[in-house]
Amino acid sequence: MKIPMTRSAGLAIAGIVAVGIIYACAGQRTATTNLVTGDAASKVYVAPGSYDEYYAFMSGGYSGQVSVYGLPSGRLLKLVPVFSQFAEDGYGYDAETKPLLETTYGFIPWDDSHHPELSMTDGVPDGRWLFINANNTPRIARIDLTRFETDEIIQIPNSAGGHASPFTTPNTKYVVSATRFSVPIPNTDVAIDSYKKNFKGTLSFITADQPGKMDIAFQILMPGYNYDLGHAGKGPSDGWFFFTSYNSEQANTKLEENASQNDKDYIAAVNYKRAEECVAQGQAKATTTEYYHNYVDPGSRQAKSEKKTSVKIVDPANCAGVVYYLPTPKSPHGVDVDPTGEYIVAGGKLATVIPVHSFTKLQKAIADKAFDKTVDGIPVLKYDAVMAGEVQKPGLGPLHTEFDGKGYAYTSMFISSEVVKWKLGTWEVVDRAPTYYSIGHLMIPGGDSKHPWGKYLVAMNKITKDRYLPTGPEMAQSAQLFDISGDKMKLLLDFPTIGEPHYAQALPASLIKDKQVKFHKLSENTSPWMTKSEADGGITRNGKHIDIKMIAIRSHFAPDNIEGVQVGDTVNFHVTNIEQDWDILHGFAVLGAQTSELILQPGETRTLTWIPKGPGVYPFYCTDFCSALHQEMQGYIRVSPAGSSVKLMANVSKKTQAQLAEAKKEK
Ligand code: RUQ
Ligand code: CUA
Repeated sequence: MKIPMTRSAGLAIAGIVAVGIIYACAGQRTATTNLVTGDAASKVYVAPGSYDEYYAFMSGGYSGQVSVYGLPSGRLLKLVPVFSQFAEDGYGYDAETKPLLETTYGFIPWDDSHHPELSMTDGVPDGRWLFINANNTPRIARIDLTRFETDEIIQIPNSAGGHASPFTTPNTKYVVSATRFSVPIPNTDVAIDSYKKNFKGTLSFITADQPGKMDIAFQILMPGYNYDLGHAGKGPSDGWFFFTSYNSEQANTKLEENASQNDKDYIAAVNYKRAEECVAQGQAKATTTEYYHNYVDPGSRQAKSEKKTSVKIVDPANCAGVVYYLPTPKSPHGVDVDPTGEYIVAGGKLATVIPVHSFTKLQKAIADKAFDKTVDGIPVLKYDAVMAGEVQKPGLGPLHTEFDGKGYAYTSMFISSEVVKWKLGTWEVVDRAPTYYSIGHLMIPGGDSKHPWGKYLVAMNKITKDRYLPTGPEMAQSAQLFDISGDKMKLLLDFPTIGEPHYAQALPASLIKDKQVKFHKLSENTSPWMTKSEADGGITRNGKHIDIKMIAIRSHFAPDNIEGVQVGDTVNFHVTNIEQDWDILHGFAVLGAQTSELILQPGETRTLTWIPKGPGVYPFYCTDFCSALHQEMQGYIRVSPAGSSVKLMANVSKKTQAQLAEAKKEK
């Protein structure tokens, strides 16, 4: 039967040309299966009980988290909660971790995270920390890699859409964040079509080398474009930072069309040593603004929030030599600096070439004043004066580039769904491999550093379609592992990911695996609510506020019978897991609790707050299967009507046992 095509169907097809390219790939499915050569399975096989060679950290995209995979197996090892509450750890639910998600917009239980970035020493990932940005409410988090836990989050003021973030400088002195959306600074009520006059961008440099002490060193005020991604210089270009921008048209509506007019947009080349000088000479303006800095106290493991109220802003018009613009075709997305620090590669989403700038030429062009014009005090360098070369006919939709340390670059091509390998210096394409489908970022362990470990490449694809057993309208996103040790890329493995991994980073497991904390030492626990032994548990009343200190150990809670609580009270269970043994966790859940439960690592204290709604006896129990008698790990708390004469009692300490005896006498 022939179905006549309606007009709207025709239009729909015309409108999805790009998607058409993607889906056409589905037809090659059988062919790709054959592309996986016979020895692929053995290359990704990690025998039971054996370890993977690399840790890979993938962003969770709109899930706000980070997931940790082993490579080459593609096995999911852990999900590290960062910008979203996560029930598996009680993260963002218990009193200890909630302050981490505090912002000037209030408590935010969910954000969008994009780019994991490892700390570096001398331009090479060192395995101390992983940073990641929140996009919607601009923030940067630090994850400690001895515990795989979020320890610190700083909010970025004067910013909207913290996308170009949190790329690090070679010794992790700074991580950065740039505004994706320009906004009025300070943000205030103006007409949207006053964009060109009132909207500005900022580039923020945040000190990052001291845990618990992240701070905004300075911000640089920029023209009202969209700032997209960044990377630090290294080697000869150390001291410089590069940010892509698009919408140099300064459109405020229909950007799809209006921000794609100019033939070239810009990469901002920032001399941040120069910015430091201007700050030191008092040329930066101290500006009042509000932002939060939240961090976990290492002893008590309680997160604290502090509000900061001012930031220093450097205006390039008053700090000559701090920023130059490199003209770059055509709405560039990624900007990546090769391992030598000489080449700055741009991913012009709509460009037909991959433009590569030369740092040496950039220096010369500045010395020669080879400028086209000046925008808001920022000299625009001549394209030909800074150009190292162009990769011709690379494919369609270049986004991101990583390097293998052997003289080659690998660029993701979103529209033509492929990875393109090309040679630095000659700019010739030497290999290409299809990806399934619509690749965004790609990642080589250390692939944006001075010394990549160029054995594997992971493609992170935006569309999955038919790659796995179907799971309804929504499919898990798909990552693909390639062997890049030879001349030709070889596809080894597909594996599903959590959320939408934009960027990822990876490093050899040997750098961190032996530094893992196995439990928290009770002797170092400084929580005011710590209970170090059974006899120290108990209950105290302070008006309508009840604090219960209890311990959890295989296989009981102490106290496990609690009375004297009344309707109208707020009850805080402060539970300490007094186990001093690796991987022995306990949980704590109480019937009627509004915020689920606690999960307690060995040696830590966490707090569940409960406002009982009515009289009764409520059981509590351990939610983490900890021993053969896990099902016996339980207790009861009695709630009496307001004003009841039932005595406060918890059946543990001598004190409470005396109270208990007293209570019995009275009956
Ligand atoms: S950006 S591919 Cu944040 Cu490229 Cu997603
Ligand atoms: Cu403790 Cu189960």
